[in-house]
Amino acid sequence: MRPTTTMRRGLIFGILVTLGGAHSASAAVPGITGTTFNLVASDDFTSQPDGASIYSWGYGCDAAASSGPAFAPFPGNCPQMQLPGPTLIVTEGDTVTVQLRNGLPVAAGNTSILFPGFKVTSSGGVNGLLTKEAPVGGVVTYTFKADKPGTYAYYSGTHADLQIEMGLFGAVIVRPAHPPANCTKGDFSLASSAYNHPSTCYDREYMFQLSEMDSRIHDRAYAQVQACSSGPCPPIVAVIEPYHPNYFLINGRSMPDNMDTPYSPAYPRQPYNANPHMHPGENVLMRMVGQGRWQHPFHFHGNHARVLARDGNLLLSTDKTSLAGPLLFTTPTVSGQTQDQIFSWTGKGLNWDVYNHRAGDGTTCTPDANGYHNNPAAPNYREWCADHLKPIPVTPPDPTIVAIGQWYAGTPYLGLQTAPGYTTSSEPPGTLNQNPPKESGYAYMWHSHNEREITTNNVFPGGMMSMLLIDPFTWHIDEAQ
Ligand SMILES: [Cu+2]
Repeated sequence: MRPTTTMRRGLIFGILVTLGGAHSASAAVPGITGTTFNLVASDDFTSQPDGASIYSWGYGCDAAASSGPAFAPFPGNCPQMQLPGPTLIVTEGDTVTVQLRNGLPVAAGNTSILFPGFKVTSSGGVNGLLTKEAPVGGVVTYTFKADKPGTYAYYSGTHADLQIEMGLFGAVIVRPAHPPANCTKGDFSLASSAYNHPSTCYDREYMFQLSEMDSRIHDRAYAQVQACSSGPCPPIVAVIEPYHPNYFLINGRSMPDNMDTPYSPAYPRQPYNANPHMHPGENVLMRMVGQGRWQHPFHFHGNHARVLARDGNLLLSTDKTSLAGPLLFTTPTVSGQTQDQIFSWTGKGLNWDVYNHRAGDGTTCTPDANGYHNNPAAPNYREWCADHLKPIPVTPPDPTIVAIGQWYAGTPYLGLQTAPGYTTSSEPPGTLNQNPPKESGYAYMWHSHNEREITTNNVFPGGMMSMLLIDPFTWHIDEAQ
């Protein structure tokens, strides 16, 4: 993206939203765990940052079912209807049973779930075009073996042009059964590795389910639902084309709502947020899912990302020892396709000491074979050693490294360091002692590269946009807040 004046204003707005709060929260990948899931499809209204309430359909946890699944990694409630549906978190080898009750209004007719990538057997309900379907008030059960780790989509297999548009989609995460011994699990990670391969270790993970909606379709469906409250009802006539989506969502929310807390009471039907955080040098697993009908080019500022897998298929070299996926500047998310990627960032290339080390402070940087600090116990582990102790002023780096997309919290440093000797820094007045209690890192805009999609009902900024926050090691990234 080229930051025009309008965009810059928008970006600054984004930063204020992100850093202005006492502690902007992140979500990791919340979902529900277990092997038996009792879901229900039902209707309610979802909210948009322009104040719009949009009639939607979604999957949720069935309150009528005897036992509710537990949440991971967050304790909390699982709404009866949510957008996207609950993320089903299972482990490789599990036999997974999903019971679906059709709690949609009578006019909606049958509904179902497809689990592409798995061999599914279904029982109950009635025969549909692609799978067994649950009539309104009825139940259908799907069973499959989670035989491969990875990220998968699930969505309605009935009247899909309308039902997926209305919000009937979600994701499945299959954790590897045999994570490699060289991987260490992060405090909010679902597993220590994405796959059963030593090159797929990760420190943090985030889900990005990209979808869009045309609110006129939702309005027309609502009018027909209201016109027929008891059966038999004529099927909803959905005029899908021409398709002019006006809302562009990450995990069911538009920016800036997607940078708000997970499970915020402000969005009772949109519990998931999209607000990645990381420490320098960490490996961030991005679980990308194309849930809409459009392809959304998702661009992440700060660095490229390595594709690990598509649709749960790990991309390896022929000898299976190393990753073979491309390094992407922008991820083209294809409808129904998932991609697991690894993103990382260090201060390399900035040409100043991002940690604000000062001569005589006793800090060290011993380069490994790649030039990064080799001591995992040090707070500046993976520092780019060539810039260690480099005084300000410095020669500014290549403008393409910083001008496009990097934003500061009023300081060129990654927040105040707490080690002795760090407090006499040359940070601008007012930025000292910001960490703790305030977060003070770098922010990079992550967004759709189709600029039409970073709007909310035609107003910039909004839509498919969020911010990656790179926090100093002294800032504990508490994904539960
Ligand atoms: Cu951009």
